[in-house]
Amino acid sequence: MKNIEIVKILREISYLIQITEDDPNTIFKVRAYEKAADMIEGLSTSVVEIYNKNGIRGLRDLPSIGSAISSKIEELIKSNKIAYHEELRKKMPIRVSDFINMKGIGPKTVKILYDKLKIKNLSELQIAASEGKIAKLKGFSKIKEDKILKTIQFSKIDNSRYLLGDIFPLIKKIESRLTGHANVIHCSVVGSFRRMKETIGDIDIVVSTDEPEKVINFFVKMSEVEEIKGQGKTKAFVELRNGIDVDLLVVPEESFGSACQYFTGNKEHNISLRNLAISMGLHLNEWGLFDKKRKKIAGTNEREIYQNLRLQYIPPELRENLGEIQFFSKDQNHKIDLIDYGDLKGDLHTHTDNTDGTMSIEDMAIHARKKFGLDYIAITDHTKSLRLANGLNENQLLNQIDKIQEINDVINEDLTGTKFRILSSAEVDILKDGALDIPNNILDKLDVVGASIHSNFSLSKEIQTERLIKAAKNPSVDIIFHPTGRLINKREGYSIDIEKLIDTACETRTILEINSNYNRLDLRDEYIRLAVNNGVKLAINSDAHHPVHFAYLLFGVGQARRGWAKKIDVINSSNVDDLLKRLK
Ligand code: DGT
Ligand code: CA
Ligand code: CA
Ligand code: ZN
Repeated sequence: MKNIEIVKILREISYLIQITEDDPNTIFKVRAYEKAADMIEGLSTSVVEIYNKNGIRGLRDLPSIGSAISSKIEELIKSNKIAYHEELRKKMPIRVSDFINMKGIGPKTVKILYDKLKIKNLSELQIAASEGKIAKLKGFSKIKEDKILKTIQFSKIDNSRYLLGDIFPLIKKIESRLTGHANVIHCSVVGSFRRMKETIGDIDIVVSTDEPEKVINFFVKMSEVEEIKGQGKTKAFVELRNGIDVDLLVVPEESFGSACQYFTGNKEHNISLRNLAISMGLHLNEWGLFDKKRKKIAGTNEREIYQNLRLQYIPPELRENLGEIQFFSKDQNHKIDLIDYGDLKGDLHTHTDNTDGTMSIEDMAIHARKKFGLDYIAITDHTKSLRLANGLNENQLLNQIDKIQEINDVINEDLTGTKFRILSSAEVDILKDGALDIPNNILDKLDVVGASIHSNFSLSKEIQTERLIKAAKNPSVDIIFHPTGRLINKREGYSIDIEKLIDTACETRTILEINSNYNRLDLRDEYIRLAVNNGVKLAINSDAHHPVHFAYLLFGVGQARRGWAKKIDVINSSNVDDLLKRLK
């Protein structure tokens, strides 16, 4: 039994308790199951192994697991099921997996739908909703029914792919562990991860060594490995406990570059590159670049491969077969100063505990400076229409400007090196009609103004586009934050005509944000490239609600590179004085 299977059953129990039990103490029971599931999900060892070694005591010694749940797990390991779980399922014979991750339809609603309409799964729900049966139920409405239909559509989005940011720490851990192995010469995580794609299907790793067998044995025995799906002399293929697959390719040092090139992809880029080699009378594969006589002319080093194909080095983020092979041809002599990972000097989107952030202005500033080396941040707390986030009203905003002024006066005493600057700003809410919820005479007192949409996501494409265009045309608005509102794998975002927005941004010198939160990465790569080609400037921001979130800037830069953004396209790669000059 795999950890993820145990997790799944614990979560089902928690869900079913919420539906079937009315007792006021239910909430504690639910929490206990959830906590246990969370803990096991993050565990790098197998629960079954722990049980086999130390019995039920071993289970009880795990954090977040008490005696009740440990005996349930024991029961599951011994008999492949839990009687309590079966009992709950009998009471409520719905397909829990269809509903458990659905946003907006909670267990209480699912219970009503079952009691009244005998709805047991998603397709029954979809049919009932499209026949108008749900709107007729007491406590429901046409609006609620439409919402349910929308939610069903979203839940059909393919989310079998992992978010880059979710698996980033795990990948880095495995990479540094392999790099540190005595027999490993070089190790590189390649595939879509190296291309900084926003979602990752599986992890690909290339290692060079003189002792392939030792390295492969070490790899398949890592504690994160759930199952060895394949193991050969130069390759291994495993599934990790969190469900993701890892492909390992082991090569001699003289093929490390060509193996990295091959395994970084993408496939279409590789095919084009291989055809280019053929057209030059050469042959390219994962073992090297070979001439007509099959003599190897490059392989150790990835750069040499590109060089021998008369190409400049192509950064991995651009290897999508979207014109990069033509662009980087040596004959073209193109130069491109892409934005780079160390280039950002400031962050223009951060929140504090004055609204829905978690730290004070000072703490955000000190972390930005000391841990992330930034020279400035803009404090962009929400404004009053966003009541859930405690949005600021006009007076509170004016007070915050004064406070920032005071902090700026003292903060540099604590900080060494370049002067740090906190900019006054706000994430102003764009209302349904495109007006802002704070008047321009107040906004003009801020150093920089960001504006964004947080409501009315389902307006028609035309109206939504007009709404954003009106905001962009507002002379006080410098930046449009997360312009499309998408959440990767969760929400498609509101529909807008991106080309129209880009044209307006260009005309009005409005900056578009690349929101670096890895759930958003909004703008997406394709739109970044369109914006850049149309002369629109970008800001790469973290949207930090806690200082650790400054680390997300890395994902924003990755996305910007995938969109061919140059350093000069990104306004927060300049110092604060130049930045302020470039605003409206
Ligand atoms: P993913 O895993 O779906 O996020 O995307 P990738 O790009 O990591 O794709 P994956 O893991 O299937 O393969 C890794 C790389 O190996 C891919 O980017 C290019 C290379 N590759 C895979 N299959 C082929 C193939 O049939 N032909 C060529 N030329 N290269 C391939
Ligand atoms: Ca992959
Ligand atoms: Ca793969
Ligand atoms: Zn924000």
